[in-house]
Amino acid sequence: MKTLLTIISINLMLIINAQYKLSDPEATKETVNLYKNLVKTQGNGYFVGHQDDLAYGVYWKYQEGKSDVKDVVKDYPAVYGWELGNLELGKDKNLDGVPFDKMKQYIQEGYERGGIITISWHTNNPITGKNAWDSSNQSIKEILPEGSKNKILEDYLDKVAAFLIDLKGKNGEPIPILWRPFHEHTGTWFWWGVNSASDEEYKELFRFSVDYLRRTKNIHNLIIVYNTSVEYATPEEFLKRYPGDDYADIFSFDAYQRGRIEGGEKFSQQLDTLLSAMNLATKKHQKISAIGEIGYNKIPDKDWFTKVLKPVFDNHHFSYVLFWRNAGFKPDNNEVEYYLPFKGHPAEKDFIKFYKNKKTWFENDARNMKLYH
Ligand code: BMA
Repeated sequence: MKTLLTIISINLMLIINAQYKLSDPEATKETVNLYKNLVKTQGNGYFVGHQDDLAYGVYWKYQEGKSDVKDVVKDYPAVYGWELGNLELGKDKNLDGVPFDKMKQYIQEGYERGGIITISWHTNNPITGKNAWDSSNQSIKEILPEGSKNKILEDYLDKVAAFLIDLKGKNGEPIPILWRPFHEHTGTWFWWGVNSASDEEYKELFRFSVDYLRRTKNIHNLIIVYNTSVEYATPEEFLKRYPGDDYADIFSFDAYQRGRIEGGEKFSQQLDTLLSAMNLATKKHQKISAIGEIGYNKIPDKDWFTKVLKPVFDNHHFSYVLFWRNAGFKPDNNEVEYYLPFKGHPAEKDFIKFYKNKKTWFENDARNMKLYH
C-alpha cells in the first residue's frame, strides 16, 4: 500500500512538474537546470539569501571571503542578491558604492560554490534623468517603443546587457541569473510604480525590456522575476500588471516589518495573506514563488526569525527568501540599515536556530543539490 501511494505521488509530482516551463524557450542548459531544480525542490524547504552579502557587512567592506551570514552560521547564504542601479549611467560603482568589477567576481564566486544569483535594478528615471525614486512622471509612454525617449531606455538596457553577457562560469558558460527588474511596482515610490505608469504601460515596459535582452542582445541565461510590493490581497490584484506567462518565471513580493516589536504578529499575518494570494496565482500560472526582499531594520526583536518568520514560512510553499542588505551606517542620510545579524548582535542565537531548521537552505545545502546539473 505504502509503495503504491509513493508511486502515485511520484507520478503526480512528475505530471505537475511537467507543466512548468521556463519562459525563454532558448534558455541555456544551466538556466534550464536551475529552473527545473527550483521547481522540483519548491515546498520541501526554502533557500535563504542576502543582498550584497560578499561585498560588505555592518562593520566591514571588501574583505576576501567575509560575510556577516558566514560569521554567524559558518555557512554562506544560498542566494546572493546584487543590484545594478547606476550601471545604466556608465558609472563604475552601483548606487550603493559597490564596484561593478568586484560584483562580477562575487557573482562568479557564489555561482562556482553552487549558490543562486539574483539581480535587481533601481534604474535611473530615463524620462526626468533623476533617480529611481523620482516618480514625478505620470506616464512612461515616452520611453516605450515609438516614444521620443525610447532610445534612452535602449541605451540603459545596452549597459545592462554588457554586464550580463560578461557573467561567465569557469567553462565559459553564462551564469544563470534570477532577473528582477522594475520591482515593487504596486507601490508609488518608483518611476514605474502605480502613480507614474499605467498598468498597460508597465506591462509594455516589462515586455519590451525582456524582449530587448532576449532577442536584440541574445541573452538566454535569465529566469525572470515578477515582483510586487505589499499592496494586494487577492491573486487578481497580485496579477494586475502581469506581463504574461512568456515574460515571468517566478512570482514574488517585497515586505518589511516596521515600527514596534509588538507588530510582529501583524506582520506574520500580513505575510500569510501575501503568500496565500500569491500562491493561488503561481498555481494557476505554473510559476515558482519567492520572497524578493524582506527584513526588519536592525532586527530589534531578538527572536524575530523563529518567532515571526518561521511559523508562517513553514506553512507555505515558496522557493527562496532574500534578506536585504547589511549596509551599516549610511553617511548620506545618517541612518543605520541592516537585516541579518552580525557576530555579537542580540538576534545571533535566533538566526542560528533558524539556520539549523531543516527547511532553511543555505549554501552548503544548495551546493549539495547541484542546482545547475
Ligand atoms: C534601499 C536601501 C538604500 C539602497 C537601495 C538600493 O532599500 O537599502 O540604501 O540604496 O535599497 O539598493
